[in-house]
Amino acid sequence: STFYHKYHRLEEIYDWINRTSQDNPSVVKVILIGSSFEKRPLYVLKLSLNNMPNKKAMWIDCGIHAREWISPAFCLWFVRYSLSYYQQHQDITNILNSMDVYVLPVMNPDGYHYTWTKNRMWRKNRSISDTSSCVGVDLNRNFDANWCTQGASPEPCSEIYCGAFPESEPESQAVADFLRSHKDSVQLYFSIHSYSQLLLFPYSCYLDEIENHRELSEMAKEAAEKIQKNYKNTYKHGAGAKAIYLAPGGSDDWAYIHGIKYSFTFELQDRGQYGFLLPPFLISKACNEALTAVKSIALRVVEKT
Ligand code: 0X9
Ligand code: ZN
Repeated sequence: STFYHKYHRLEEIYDWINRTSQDNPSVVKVILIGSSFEKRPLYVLKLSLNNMPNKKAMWIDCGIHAREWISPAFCLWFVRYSLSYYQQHQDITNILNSMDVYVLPVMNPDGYHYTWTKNRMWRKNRSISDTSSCVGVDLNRNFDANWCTQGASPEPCSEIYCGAFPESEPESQAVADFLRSHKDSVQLYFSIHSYSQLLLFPYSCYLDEIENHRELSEMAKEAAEKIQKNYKNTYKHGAGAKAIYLAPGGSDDWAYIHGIKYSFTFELQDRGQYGFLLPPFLISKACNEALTAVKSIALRVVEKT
């Protein structure tokens, strides 16, 4: 379908969420986890493909950063793939038989809407501060993970403004609240960004290695090798602070510290030719690469547990 090869305005994504749940009532549930600063709903799709009790789960969020349009496109791509190929392809069937999947297609709906209407290069959310005329908090600096230290800024006009306090923003609070209340089931976390072609894992907020560094590094390496083999494209992998830069307050580090031991941030295509303005003809390749990595890592987690 040509729908998945295009970028969509926020209203179209909300319509897609509705349609997807209506067309798959036994599999897809829509969960309202909160609302944005401008009061837009934050919807999570729960994909649950068999009714085993005590199932484990994985989480995928997209669109933390407004201008990274390939990210929401990936969440839609992933849901379509799961619904189309369950019982058709071995890998996704195995994953969905042992895990429920929670998908948040647009974590920053106000910013996403703003990139379609006012400023294509907007990154942050759209919250208004009491102390400055500058708008927006970087939601990936607003989580409670060595918050607002080196790599984030306390200055509201900065693109990496950390906010007034951890989880000051309704969008980050909604995600953290949901993951806190699903602590016993969610064991795998993905956050989808662009660009640079990186498979990152904690920490980004400390230079130290996490306790299971070797394990996550192996998983990310294997995923990158599959992308290389299947799509002839190179992804680097590593702990965020070493692979790119110190960046505290991120969702992946918070998820890890909170107890989700398998936590990843993917930076999808490209490596800078188009940057955030990845043209629609590259959506399918970018999404299939990321899908390969998600499946590879999820299968490993399924095997371990
Ligand atoms: O800086 C970020 O938030 C991410 N890069 S982006 O270009 N999409 O803005 C990287 C996030 C890595 N993880 C953490 N910083 N926790
Ligand atoms: Zn980003």
